[in-house]
Amino acid sequence: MNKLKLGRNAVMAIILIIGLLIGLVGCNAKTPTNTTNQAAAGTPAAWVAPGQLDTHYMFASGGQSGNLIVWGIPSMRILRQIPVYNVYAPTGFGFTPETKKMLGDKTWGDVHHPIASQTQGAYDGKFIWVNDKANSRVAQVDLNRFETTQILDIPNMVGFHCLTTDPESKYLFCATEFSLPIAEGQKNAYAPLQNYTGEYYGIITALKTNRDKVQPGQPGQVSISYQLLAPPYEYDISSAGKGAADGLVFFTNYNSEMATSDIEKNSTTLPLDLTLVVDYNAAQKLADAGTYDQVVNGVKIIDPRKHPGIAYLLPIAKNPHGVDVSPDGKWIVYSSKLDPVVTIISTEKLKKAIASKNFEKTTWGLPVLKEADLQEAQIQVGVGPLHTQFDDQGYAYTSLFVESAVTKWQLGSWKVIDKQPVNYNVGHVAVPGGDSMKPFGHWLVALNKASLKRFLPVGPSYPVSEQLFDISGSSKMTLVNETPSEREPHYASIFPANLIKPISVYPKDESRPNSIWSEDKAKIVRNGNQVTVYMLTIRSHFKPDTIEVNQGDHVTIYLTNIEQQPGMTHGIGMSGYNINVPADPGQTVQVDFTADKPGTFPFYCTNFCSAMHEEMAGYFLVKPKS
Ligand code: RUQ
Ligand code: CUA
Ligand code: CA
Repeated sequence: MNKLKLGRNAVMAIILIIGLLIGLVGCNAKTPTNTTNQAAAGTPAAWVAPGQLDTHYMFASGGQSGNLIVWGIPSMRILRQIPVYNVYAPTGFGFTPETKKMLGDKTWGDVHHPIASQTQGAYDGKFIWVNDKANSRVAQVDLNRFETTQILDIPNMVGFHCLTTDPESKYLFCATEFSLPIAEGQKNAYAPLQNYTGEYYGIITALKTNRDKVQPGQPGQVSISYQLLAPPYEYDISSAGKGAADGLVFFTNYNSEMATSDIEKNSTTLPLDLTLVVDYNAAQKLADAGTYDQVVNGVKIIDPRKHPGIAYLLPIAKNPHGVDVSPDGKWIVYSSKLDPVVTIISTEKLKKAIASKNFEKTTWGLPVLKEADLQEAQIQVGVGPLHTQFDDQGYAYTSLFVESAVTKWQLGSWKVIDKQPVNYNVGHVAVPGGDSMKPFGHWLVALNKASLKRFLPVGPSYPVSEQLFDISGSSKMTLVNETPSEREPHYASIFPANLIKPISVYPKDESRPNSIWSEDKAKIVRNGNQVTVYMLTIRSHFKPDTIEVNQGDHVTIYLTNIEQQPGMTHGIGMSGYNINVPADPGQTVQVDFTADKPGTFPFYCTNFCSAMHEEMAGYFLVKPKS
């Protein structure tokens, strides 16, 4: 959720009407009376005794921290931070040549949607892809190593919010939130805002994951397949179809009004926004056949107005945010921020309407479907619906931002089963496998944008919170645990623990380039002014542990940690040259710098590895030029 400020009048009116209609208690977003009514957090259902392991992993977006945060469920213990778009000293991310290159000149990212890789529609525990809304990037995280292995810049887009994958994770799809002009050689091309409707575009990007080409721990191979031009609306969330809806991908947008100023107000004038449905197989065929319309900044661009059968507009009430496809693909669930309903579209009806070309009209050169023809149901879930997840028992769970609650409802009967308050202002909800064809159910995490009086105060900004509900068994959802989190959480991928199988050490591999495995191989090689150090480390020393170079030399250190004991990490830290690179057991890491400052630079092991850890140090000397 990127716009917390809903038009206040609109929201207040809705709250009043709904409150009267269905007898809700007051649910003003800012009233601190909405406290969670369940038992105190950390109830027995969530108790994981010391020494016991959690049953699930949660990989949650760390928002502006740029990280993915890994939690154990149900204990809500933080297990690891995986840096994606940020320098992160504990893992040396942003200190090695590869990770520096990945980050480029950007110093932050805004992580929104972790997307778990799937095989046959089920989470397979191999990869997570995650978007950076701020800088239009997508990254691949390798779950075998718990590390980021690729960051890909996407041209012709500035700010994209959504990310989704198909049931085999062959593709990823995303869309610009902010429409803009595109031009060769430019990232932020210029066109006057008066020309918005003609010169600005929404851009849909299809990426190929090329996942079969990637060995664990090797760089990701995600590549851009093509981009589709789209009307200059503001695209919010996407969901790829599956099952009955396989081959389609759905995008919401909140600004079919095409407001360019005072967007808060002007984007809410239409009762329905025109969301986008794309037949991605048809589009891919065109791209593969070379039937695209232009190439801009290296990307094939298809104008769907010139190729009927690729894209359709589907009107949905009002400023829709989330779109979520049921596990069998029969139902497409749209959550309208400014209407207290979710709208259920039938895939069967949608396909019929497309096949029979039963369109209402054409807008921006694209056929507009008729919502009434496609609608199966509309459910009064409550105020400010944002996102929906599914479990393994035919239930759906919709988050209500304004009302600070989660509504449980049933697929097929469309009956509301339960509603529970959360604390506070929930964005996404996440259920294990809840966006796939095989949800695992049992748990639901509400990823809240705020908290009220749940944690010790930490200054004028409150911690955000994540709350765990037990959704197994009975019809009621029960709050069982909660934790503060990093600002601000969006989506999370939750897995049963046995699906995630990380390595415990890097296996000894003497054929690995630049690695050394015995002390007699340690050496310093000079070639002109390039000095290459082949260094190893084992409790409790570095070899070599004295290095002397001349001022101006370029230095490369290949450091191999020859330990094979899990957890036995050493690391090289050196002030003066901003060096901090840990090496996990069996890993070879690279340090690269120019020794431009003369002097004496002690280096030391950064990880407390043994009783002789402090003694694990050495000297790096740079002989002055003169
Ligand atoms: S969004 S909180 Cu960034 Cu997925 Cu709706
Ligand atoms: Cu190695 Cu401390
Ligand atoms: Ca709108």
